[in-house]
Amino acid sequence: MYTVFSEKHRMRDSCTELYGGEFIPPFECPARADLIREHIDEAGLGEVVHCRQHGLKPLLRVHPADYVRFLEEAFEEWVAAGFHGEAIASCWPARGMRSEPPAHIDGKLGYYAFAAETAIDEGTYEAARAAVDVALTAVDFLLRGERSVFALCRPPGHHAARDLYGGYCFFNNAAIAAQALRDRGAARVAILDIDFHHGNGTQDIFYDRGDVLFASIHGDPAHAFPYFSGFAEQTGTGEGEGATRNYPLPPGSEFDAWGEALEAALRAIARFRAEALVVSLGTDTYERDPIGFFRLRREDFPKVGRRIATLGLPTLFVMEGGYAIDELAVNTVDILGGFAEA
Ligand code: FKS
Ligand code: ZN
Repeated sequence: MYTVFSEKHRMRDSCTELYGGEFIPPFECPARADLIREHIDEAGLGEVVHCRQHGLKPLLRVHPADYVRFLEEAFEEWVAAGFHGEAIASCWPARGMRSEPPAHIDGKLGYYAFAAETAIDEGTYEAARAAVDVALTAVDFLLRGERSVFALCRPPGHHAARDLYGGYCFFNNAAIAAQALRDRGAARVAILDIDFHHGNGTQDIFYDRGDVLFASIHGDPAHAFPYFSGFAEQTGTGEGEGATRNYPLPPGSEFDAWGEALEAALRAIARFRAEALVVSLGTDTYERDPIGFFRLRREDFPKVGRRIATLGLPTLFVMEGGYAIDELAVNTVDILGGFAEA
């Protein structure tokens, strides 16, 4: 299996995450992608290729221009406003207030953010753009006839909606890839999100569409970020009715329950007659992940890859989360290896 990678991910290196009332070094850090990159060679998964630039056009199929410009200029505006730390939202257009972007950067951050843990720093925009190029280069490989490709995206993307960032995500790499697959000939595309967290951004982007199925297995929003999305009753709207499938699971869920949800999601994808599959791949489902509450074990991850392979679809794996830094690379590459050997 080919992996697409960009060193530019390292430009996403903020020094603060708001967590439990403290500023801590972010869980979502450059070492994550570098360790996975190294382990791909150790495990002999296949060749690693650099991404190619794809410009803004495929990105603008998902995110509006005002949002892209906001991300591009946010840190500069923040510094120009006289602030010394990283750019963090702290005031939102909450219930009953007017939802329009104001002129001041402090307010703009609140307008475009849905969560406060994610700080924007100097290199964030460039790294996020490179992650999109990684996903789009992987699409090129898939359309050239590869059975599967791994887009080693960083920063991740599945929490980013059209014009919302948060949960460590800025551009929705998986959604942009799925849209590119549609635009380049696939009649129906399925997105399977196996990150521990619900992919609220991806769900929202495709919620009213019948041509892209979104299926997600995640921590029950009653107990897990992003809290306000990912309920089993959310099944899509209009043309998209039935094309969103949520499988929320309670704290402590092990592979027996998780694997059953996976089988249900795979059945939904098979019934949908997808022509291509995008997997939002997170390994924060691991029992020792510091922020997830599922209990998947090391030996479960190859099984996950093997089960996904039973669909027999051209498959694009897009990296999302996973924070157990010592085992992240092994678990992630084990899913890919399980798929490749199936
Ligand atoms: C509430 C805790 C906020 C944020 C968790 C973000 C998870 C990100 C992820 C991604 F794949 F996007 F990286 N915790 N104050 O793992 O879903
Ligand atoms: Zn996650």
